Parts: sequence; C-alpha cells; structure tokens
Amino acid sequence: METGIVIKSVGSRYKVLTGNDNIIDCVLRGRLREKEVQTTNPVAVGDNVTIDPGDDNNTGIITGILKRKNYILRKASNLSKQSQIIAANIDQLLLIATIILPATPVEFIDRFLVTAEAYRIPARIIFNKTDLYEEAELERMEYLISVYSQIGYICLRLSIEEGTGLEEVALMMKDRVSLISGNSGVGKTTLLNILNPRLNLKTAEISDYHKQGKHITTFPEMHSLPFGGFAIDTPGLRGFGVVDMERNEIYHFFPEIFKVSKDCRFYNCLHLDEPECAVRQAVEQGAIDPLRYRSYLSILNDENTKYR
Ligand SMILES: Nc1nc2c(ncn2[C@@H]2O[C@H](COP(=O)(O)OP(=O)(O)O)[C@@H](O)[C@H]2O)c(=O)[nH]1
Ligand SMILES: [Mg+2]
Ligand SMILES: [Zn+2]
Repeated sequence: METGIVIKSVGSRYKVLTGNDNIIDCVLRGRLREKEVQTTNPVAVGDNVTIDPGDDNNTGIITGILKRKNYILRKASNLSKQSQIIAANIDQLLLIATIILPATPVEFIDRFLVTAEAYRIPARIIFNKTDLYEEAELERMEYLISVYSQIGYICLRLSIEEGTGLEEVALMMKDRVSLISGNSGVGKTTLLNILNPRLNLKTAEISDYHKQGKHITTFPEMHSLPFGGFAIDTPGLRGFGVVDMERNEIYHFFPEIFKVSKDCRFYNCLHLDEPECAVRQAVEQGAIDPLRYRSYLSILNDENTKYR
C-alpha cells in the first residue's frame, strides 16, 4: 500500500502523485464509490489517498481517502441538490485581480473573500498587469490594497509581463497548496506557465468558454510547483458564488463589519436602517470602506445568494 495525492480527476479516473514522484492512473475501489451520497465525486483534487498499486506501477486502485483538512464545493447543477467537491486540503485561496483589461469589480473580490471566510481558508489578492496601469489605475490599485490590507488580507502587486513581483508570488506559494481564482483574462494560466514552464498550458481560455457554453463539467487540475507546493487551476469556475449562508450571517464574513457589529444596539441588526447601528456609523465616519459596505448590501439583497 502507498499514499499519494490526487492531482487530476476525469470521470472515474484519477491521477495520483506518490511520494517518489510517480504518477499512477487509478480507479476507485467499489466500496468507496457508494459511500458518499451528498457529492457527485467522492474523491477530488487535493485528496490524500491510499492506493494499491498494480504490478506495472502505472495503474492502481484508490483504497481509502484520508481525512480532509477542508474542501470547497459547488452545486453540481442548478437543479441538483448534490454538490461537487472542487478541491480538498487547500492552504490558501489566491485571487488574481486586475484594474483594467479586464477590470475586476470590487464586488467580485468581496464575494471571493466572503466565500474564503465562510470556508475559513486564508485568502490573498494578487493585482496583476501593473505594467498596463497609468496613474489613475495605479491609484485605484493602491486604494484597494490599503482597504484590503487594513482588514488583514495580504495583497501583492504583479506584472507577469515585466516579471515584477513574481518572486513574492512564488514565495507565497512555496510549499503550500494554492487554489487560483479570478475572472477570465486576468492571467491565471500565464502565471502557472511562468511558475512551471514545463506545464505549457493554453492561455486566453478559449477552450474554457467553449466548455461553459456547452455545460460540460470541468474539473480543476493540480500542478506541482518546481520550488515546492501545488497550484490548483479552476478553469470554467466563475468565482465561487456565496453558498449556503443565513441572511443574518453574511456580515460575519466581512471581518471589519463583524468586529464593529458588536456595538450595534440590536443583536439581530442587519446594518440596513436599524437605529443606533454601529456599522452604518463606522461607514459614515470612514472606518469601514463604503465599497465594502456596498458589497455587503449587494450580497444581502442578491436573489442569487443561496441561503440555507
Ligand atoms: N500586459 C500584461 N498582460 C498579461 C499579464 N499577464 C497575463 N497577460 C495576458 O493576459 C491574457 C490572458 O491571460 P490568461 O493567462 O489566459 O488569463 P486567464 O483567463 O486568467 O487564465 C493573455 O494574453 C496574457 O498574455 C501581465 O502581467 N501584463
Ligand atoms: Mg486560463
Ligand atoms: Zn448594525
């Protein structure tokens, strides 16, 4: 028996990376397939598994799944009650954002951060394409960086084009499992390719658009980094949405709002127009950024937000 980490899953076939850097094509032992009913996939990228390698050392059977530190989910489809595990055992969620080409909306950043908070996985923001920024864009980026770092989110500046900031990004990813997220076109694939030139992944995501249009489920893939650690690519995954939270729970996932909310007059204050709301006061006094408060309201009022 050996142990390994699942780096790819396609249908019912899994690629498992073992300790001696072998990649073994595996199937699941029948018993494991039936065990989990809530999720469409019992094994996901990032899972630590025990395997029974075949004699050829190229194929094997997954015999067990080790306890997960965490995992993130998405609905298998709009109609389905089942969820799909996107990835397991993630150390950090990295959001690649850009000020222009494309412009990443603040609300998109905040939805990502809320989801990260709900999963209790550390989140970091990487602002890419700084080589394209004129004064106004640089100012915008620095403003956002000051807002998010004050809350406690580490932010990095990056230009893959010029290579500036790459070392810091690599250092942040070293020896960790990072799930990379961000709108299409921000440079996720370009980053993976530059961190591991052996990958040679296709950029510009034409194939992903194609898949989305056809409603083909895409599974994320985990890439090992030459300096240690793994990066999980999430093609076709548009943010995570905000899943399964109570309406009066959303502000818990805005750390700076949650902190101030303890001074609201009513314990069940939603920070809308209740009297003596400490959160609204903090927004008026500039202690809570209005952009963040706006994102909070927007998530609260969004019909698509899935409540429990
Ligand atoms: N100017 C500039 N372009 C970049 C940078 N990083 C990526 N790009 C370009 O942005 C486009 C989209 O990149 P891609 O990696 O496919 O984005 P993805 O959709 O997030 O995977 C490609 O044409 C890249 O060459 C950067 O730092 N500066
Ligand atoms: Mg891509
Ligand atoms: Zn309040």
